Amino acid sequence: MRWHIPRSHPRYESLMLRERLVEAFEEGIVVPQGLIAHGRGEAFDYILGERSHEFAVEAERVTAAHLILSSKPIISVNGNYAALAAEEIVKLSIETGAPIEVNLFYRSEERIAKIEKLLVDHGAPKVLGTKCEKTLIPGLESPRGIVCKEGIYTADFILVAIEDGDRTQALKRIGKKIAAIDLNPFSRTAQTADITIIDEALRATKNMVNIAKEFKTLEREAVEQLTLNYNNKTILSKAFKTIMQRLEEATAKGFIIEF
Ligand code: PTJ
Repeated sequence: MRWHIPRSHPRYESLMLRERLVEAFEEGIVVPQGLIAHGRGEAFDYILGERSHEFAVEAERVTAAHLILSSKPIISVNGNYAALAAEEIVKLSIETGAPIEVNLFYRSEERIAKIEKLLVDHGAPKVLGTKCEKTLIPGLESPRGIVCKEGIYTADFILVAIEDGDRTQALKRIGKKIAAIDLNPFSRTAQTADITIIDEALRATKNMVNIAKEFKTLEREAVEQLTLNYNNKTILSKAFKTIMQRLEEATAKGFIIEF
């Protein structure tokens, strides 16, 4: 770590995440565009109060249930997600049995290999990336459309994180069920996913690891039951309402942080 961040700093956690991303950028795991994307996420997290709201935890519970129950689930990992949460992604993969696929927008074999190594070094049992047989998601022109036949292409449930654009729509067109971790409820990905986790990716993944552990103590039917009445529009509405309430509170009082 190049910079000393004092523990007493009120934004210590946030600054440490930035350090992690900058290091990963220097290692060639994160692209410069990923640092910009993180800033957008931070802004939404700030507005939402930097915590996992009840609407996020509900989406996380349903996602963990699908990762466990689906016949072919997969966790899609890009540079930012790997840099922020490699350890937790691997734990989630182990706890749910869902393998990992490295899938990049700014795609290069070198980056895929680096991210694959990072995840394997953290103990990932199965990572698809450099060596898999490739195919294309129909109707998707970006390099994110290059996927592993054995992975995303034939998966029935896919967890994606920290991305926006056209991939979720393209995956849905070919019949996939998608959960997306995205702090921005306005984004195309957040709006089109079947399950939108409006939470910070590291927090969300930690939560899902604990939830998956809890589900191991339950009967399969009880976990299935959890998925039945899920309504993503309600989750998105609650997130927008929370943003509005926080803005209304700040507007009325002229402050939002109690010092
Ligand atoms: O590693 P690559 O090549 O696949 O590239 C990845 C990036 C992140 C550069 C690429 O996917 C991208 O440009 O993403 P966008 O279009 O900027 O979208 C990122 C979304 O994730 C935005 O809606 C952000 O608000 C949100 N976001 C950013 N950081 C976090 C986040 N959501 C949850 N947790 C975060 N830490």
